[in-house]
Amino acid sequence: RAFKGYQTAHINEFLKDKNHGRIHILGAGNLGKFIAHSIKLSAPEQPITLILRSQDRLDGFQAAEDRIMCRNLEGIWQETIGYKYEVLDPNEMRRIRSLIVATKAQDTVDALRQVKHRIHPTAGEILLVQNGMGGHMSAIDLFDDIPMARIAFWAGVCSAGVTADPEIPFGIQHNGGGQLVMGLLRGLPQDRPMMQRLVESPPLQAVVTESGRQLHEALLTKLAVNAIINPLTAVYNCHQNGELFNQPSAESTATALVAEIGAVLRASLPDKVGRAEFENEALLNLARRVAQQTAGNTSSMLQDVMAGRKTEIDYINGYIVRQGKHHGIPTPINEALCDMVKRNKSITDGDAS
Ligand code: KPL
Repeated sequence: RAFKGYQTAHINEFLKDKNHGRIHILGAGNLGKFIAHSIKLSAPEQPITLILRSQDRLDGFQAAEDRIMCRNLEGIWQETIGYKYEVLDPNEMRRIRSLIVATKAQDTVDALRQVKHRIHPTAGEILLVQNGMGGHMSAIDLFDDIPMARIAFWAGVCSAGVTADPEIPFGIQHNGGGQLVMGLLRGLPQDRPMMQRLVESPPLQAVVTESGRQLHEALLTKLAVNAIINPLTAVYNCHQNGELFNQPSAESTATALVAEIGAVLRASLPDKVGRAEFENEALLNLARRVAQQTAGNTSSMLQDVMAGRKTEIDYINGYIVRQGKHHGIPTPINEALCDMVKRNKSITDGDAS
């Protein structure tokens, strides 16, 4: 009765348990590749399957001879091999026990819907590492109808600067340190082979925090960085993050923007401890630092805008606007940026005021 609604084929797959121990990574952007590569560096024997969005992506991966190349912090190229891969397919049945979701925030629910039937209902562990806020709960809610499910949901916040290398297919560069902070969102934490594996993969500097508050602060800090760099690079059409703060009008917009972001974030922290990192100046300095660490990078939002794709703005500045309303804090600049990014409108240096 517990499995009412599941087809027999699903149950058979669960019983065969063929994918036990395998880590699946949904979404092979820079972060997905960096996580996969970091695991393989320290544990080449760890089975990993990359679930790619389209046949095109898969062709690209095959053209790269199924390897991921990463230039590490010392400037040395390292390669990892031995991946399996598949295209995201709702008809695929092979089970998944450990899943890392590294898709864009706006794609997460749709991508998860296509693998939902494959997740082990009582031993599944899912780590959500997408940008922004607000998407985690939608992802978890998707599983609400599975009877007796005991899936553990984790959030991960990665502050490493990782950029694509334009010259090398499936090549990435690790530009700056930064931890992967992971915390449990829902479920029971006792059996967590994937979390253990991540913690043992040094380039990630992964830590599991038992503190909901530390996780929340890590999520908010990352949110602030994305809420400053991403929309500003998009509306100023700034193709290199490192150039953003060299444009005088972008710098002054950033100062006004961070005043709204800081006020909203400070209001959403439960108490006063730790608020120094959330002062406007501290947040702006952090954004400047990250822009430098990823100086050669085109922000993901500008890339999406240029490609005519939907952006993550609703999960980033849109979240600031919603939280602002909740706390009674006006956020006109965030609202304007949401609107401009959605309408693909840019600011030229004359009309920044
Ligand atoms: O996370 C990023 C993004 O582009 O989404 C930053 C940190 C801005 C690096 O480009």
